[in-house]
Amino acid sequence: MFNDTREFITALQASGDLVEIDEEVSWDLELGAISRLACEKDGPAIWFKRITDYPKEITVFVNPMATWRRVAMAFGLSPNAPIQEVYREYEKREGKVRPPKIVNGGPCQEVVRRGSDLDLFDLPAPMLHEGDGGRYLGTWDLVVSRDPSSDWVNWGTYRFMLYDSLHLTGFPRPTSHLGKVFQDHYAPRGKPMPVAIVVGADPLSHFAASATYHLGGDEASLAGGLREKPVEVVPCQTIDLLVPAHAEIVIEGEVLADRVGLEGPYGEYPGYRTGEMGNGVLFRATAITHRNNPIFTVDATGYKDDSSTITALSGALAIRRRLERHGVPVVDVYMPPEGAVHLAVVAVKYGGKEVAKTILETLTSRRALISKIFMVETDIDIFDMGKILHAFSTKCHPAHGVHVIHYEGRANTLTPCYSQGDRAVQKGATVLFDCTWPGEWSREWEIPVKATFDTIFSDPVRAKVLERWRDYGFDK
Ligand SMILES: Cc1cc2nc3c(=O)[nH]c(=O)nc-3n(C[C@H](O)[C@H](O)[C@H](O)COP(=O)(O)O)c2cc1C
Ligand SMILES: [Mn+2]
Repeated sequence: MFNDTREFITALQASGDLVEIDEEVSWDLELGAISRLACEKDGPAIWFKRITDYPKEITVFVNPMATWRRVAMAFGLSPNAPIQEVYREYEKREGKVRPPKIVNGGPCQEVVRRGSDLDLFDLPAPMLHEGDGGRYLGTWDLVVSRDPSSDWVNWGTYRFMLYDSLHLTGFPRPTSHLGKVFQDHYAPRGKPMPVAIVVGADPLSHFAASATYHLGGDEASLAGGLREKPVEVVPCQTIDLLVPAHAEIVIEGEVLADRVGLEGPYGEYPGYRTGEMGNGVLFRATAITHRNNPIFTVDATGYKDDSSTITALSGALAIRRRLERHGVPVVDVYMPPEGAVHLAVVAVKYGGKEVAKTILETLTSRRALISKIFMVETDIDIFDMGKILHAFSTKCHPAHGVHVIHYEGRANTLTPCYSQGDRAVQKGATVLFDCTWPGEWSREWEIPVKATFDTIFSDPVRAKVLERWRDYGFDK
């Protein structure tokens, strides 16, 4: 298991999943453009060794888990492990939480900067996309905060933009756990909220921070479960919070209760920039602590970024659990990276109108993150989008197979196809495509017989063909 970013980088070097760039690269769009294209090509992670205007001691590591290969490796699996195996591994470990272990001091505090020594511009925050509101210091971050009423500690991944040398503005959604605790317990009392922004902890700690996890859930313990080993944490220098001891960089500070700061716009995870600069939370830094030769970590947010793998994985499993609780005959759920956390594929034992309705109601009753659902039968490999598209194209009736639910006050406002007016009132809809055969059709004479290699030939014929496949002259 990887204890820090460095060990993970070493593994990526060995497997060929890392490109190291020694040439000088500018933090002003060049780094962002390279890193964006790498995501879109399903390319390797990147380690930038020389950043314009910054000393060579500080380097930048980009897109830690933006491909399934790297997600598999973070779990200690083979980079070639099928996606399904990664899903099952997450599921297995998720239930076995292990609380963090407090240690005396850690490498994340090898260097401590505070007072007149504190300047957020010392970190090479990149200008990631043309048109962003500013340079983003927190993209691949793990944000630690506490609920004062219960002492529950939350980890979440929320973006933070450079505001000035001492301040950041951020965008924890009001529905996020940090957003909720701030609104409920700090803002009303006018009390600043202590927050630690951790940049570059071990990969599975970031996975836990980005995961769909219940209110009151402790992501540090979830991280311990995923790692199969507790996360070692150390007390911060200027605030009363614990942070991963082996992290590269920690920004300690507080979210101010009585002020806001302009934030965004930003090239967001759906792959679009939407909206204007708006009011975000205002964070005041009290210290920066870091390792010697710190490695600043970045997610090149957008199409096929880290969220399209890791947020989608935990989101898909959360959807499955909710559907199970509501009596849906669900077998498995997958959210493909190309769907940008907007699309879920749900495999069911049987479909039909009633099941479709229950799925739509269940997944949109509180907040509706996704807006597109494919419902398929269990003979379809849901991790293979080609197979899904085939089922959709052939089995979904263009009128009776399409089910839509409309809602207001709980739509995902980052859904690109919603108008500005709809976003303002959180108005949206979710569509389900029923790609299953109608239950009332007779298996014997109404349901079309699937005529693919796997289904139409007898076992002996298939076995013979597979056995002789290479002899016929095929190379794969
Ligand atoms: C790279 C990345 C960036 C993210 N940025 C934000 C963000 O700015 N605001 C937000 O509310 N959620 C963001 N998310 C999603 C949250 O991390 C995710 O919803 C997580 O479950 C939040 O934790 P919480 O449930 O404890 O609030 C981001 C996820 C990733 C992977
Ligand atoms: Mn949480």
